[in-house]
Amino acid sequence: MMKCKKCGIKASVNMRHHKMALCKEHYLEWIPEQTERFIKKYEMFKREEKILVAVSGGKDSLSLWDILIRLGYQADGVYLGLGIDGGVEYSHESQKLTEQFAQQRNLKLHIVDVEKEYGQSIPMLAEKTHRGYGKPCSVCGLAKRHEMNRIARDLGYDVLATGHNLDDEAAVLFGNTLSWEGTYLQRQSPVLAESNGLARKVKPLCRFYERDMAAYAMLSGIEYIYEECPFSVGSTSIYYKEMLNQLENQRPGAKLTFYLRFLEAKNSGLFAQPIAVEFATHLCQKCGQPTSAPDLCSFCRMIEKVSLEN
Ligand code: Q46
Ligand code: ZN
Ligand code: ZN
Repeated sequence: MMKCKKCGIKASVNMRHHKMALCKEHYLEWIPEQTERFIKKYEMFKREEKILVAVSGGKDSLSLWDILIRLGYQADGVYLGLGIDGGVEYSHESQKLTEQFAQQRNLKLHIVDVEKEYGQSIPMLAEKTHRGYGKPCSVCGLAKRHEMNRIARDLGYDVLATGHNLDDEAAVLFGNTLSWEGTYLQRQSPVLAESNGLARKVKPLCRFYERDMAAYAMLSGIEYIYEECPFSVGSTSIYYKEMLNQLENQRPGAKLTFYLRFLEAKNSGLFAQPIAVEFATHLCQKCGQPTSAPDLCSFCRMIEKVSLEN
């Protein structure tokens, strides 16, 4: 029987990568303590700052919101209605669970429905713009970045927090390393500083394994959507995650080492050569967010194109 490292009773979670097992009570203390440590270490935000958490109804974003509230931060949520159906009415179900989570804890949740706001759901936009070869993910990613940033800025939040975990970060890193994407490698970080018109972005869960977040959500009684977005099936990032899991099975801790050593290498200047970062030099004439195009940003251009066709 595995015993809790702190109190010696039967452990509920065994973390081979940390060579540590904890009981429920100590696990539910340990995760927020560690999160606080990462927030301070990477200088993500201060106590007096207003945080906007991007919530999707999944285990990571709801756990993040829960942890920040437990730690006493001022954190509101924002949910983006994408209009994605799939077998489980993915968007509908995830919105319901997010609303329920906020109501039960008396938290403030902003809901933005892309279709109501722009007259088109994400799948409709993807179809009309023919972006993404049948998958709406590129349109979805563009819309999420644009809208999250817009809400954070318009409503006066200091920082936008997302629930990316270690598995997400390691998979992105793996992909960018395979093709040595210098610009992306340079930008991948637990904190992206605010820059002209873009909100500061932070990932407080970036050092937690996905299974540890699932354990946290389960043990703290958070009801979340188990299904992934139907469009994520067969994606490259899922393939990379599976590969990294195989490696992790053989060498517990490999994923964490891969990510942490990358951050260290970056800090010590591995990518410090001035890589030509393609950077926004203009502000979009419609929404005011930074863009490299002289008139409209990619999101506003897409919306304009689709409305002209209607
Ligand atoms: S990008 Fe693609 Fe995700 Fe959007 S359409 Fe679904 S899978 S939700 S992370
Ligand atoms: Zn214990
Ligand atoms: Zn714009």
